[in-house]
Amino acid sequence: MAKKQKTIITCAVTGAIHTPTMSDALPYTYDDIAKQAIEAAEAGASILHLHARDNVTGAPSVNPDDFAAFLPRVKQATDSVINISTGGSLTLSIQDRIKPAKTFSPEMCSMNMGSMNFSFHPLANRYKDDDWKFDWEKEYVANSDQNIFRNTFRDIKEAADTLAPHDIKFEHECYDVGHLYNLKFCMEVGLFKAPIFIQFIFGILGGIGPEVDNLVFMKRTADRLFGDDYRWSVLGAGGAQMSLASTASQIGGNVRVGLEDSLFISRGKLAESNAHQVSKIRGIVEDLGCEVATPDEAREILDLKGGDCVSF
Ligand code: KMH
Ligand code: ZN
Repeated sequence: MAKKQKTIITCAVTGAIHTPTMSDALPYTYDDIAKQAIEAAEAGASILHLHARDNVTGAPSVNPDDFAAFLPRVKQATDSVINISTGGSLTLSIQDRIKPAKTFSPEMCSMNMGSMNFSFHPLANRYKDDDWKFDWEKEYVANSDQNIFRNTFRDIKEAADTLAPHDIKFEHECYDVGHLYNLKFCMEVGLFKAPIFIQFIFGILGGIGPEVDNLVFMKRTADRLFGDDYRWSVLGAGGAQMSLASTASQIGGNVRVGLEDSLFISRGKLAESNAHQVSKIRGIVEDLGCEVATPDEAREILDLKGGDCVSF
């Protein structure tokens, strides 16, 4: 029997869904993003999926200057694989969203595999008008019911072609089964080379729900479409985060946690930090008999270019 590969933990540190009002633990200043990313790596995350935010207001940002303020610090303090988001802020153009990855040429970046509704507007109802810490937050959250997260085939091709010279491995974000077929098509026309890395995403309003049946369905479909040419990981949004990650780790998958995807550590209890979630999933994965991959092991499993081939 083939030896089971070690489990790669990705930590998505801040993202663009949650806002500062929702949890004091959500990092948004340069210092806090750097600090929490470093602590997450120390706790066992071998990949850090990073977005930037405005240092003062915490609004999601795709300005390369906002990334430049923390990327070198994270690189110097850890050996982790840096993965820069190209999802950025959900309503921006693909040209703006790929600027940070183009500028910094990281080992990995995200690549969203289809257009979709992408909403978190129900979160706005949890807060009273006086609760919001910053002016932009309420409208940003409440208006997400009109978001179309645009990732057309032309957008995907533009991102792939622009980033190809940088030899970046993509975290293919697949929010529903159709996105796997989009990815298959893109491979057939030569946009991406094996082994690809798929992030199965469950529980985003607009995507597939967080049931185990859906995880099995996504995995079976990917097995059929990609055979041995893919590695995979699971991201359960919100309350599904830990349970789906644990299940994935038991059937050969890698896992993604972090405050981008859920603010909680257990039902109704906010996580203290990104490292808090990483430590928890690491404990579960190890207790259940799997080993966690180091950054260099993750590089080998995913066939990455190496931490010294980045531009920051
Ligand atoms: N926030 C996640 C559900 C990206 O950065 O490109 C998806 C994500 C997208 O991480
Ligand atoms: Zn992201």
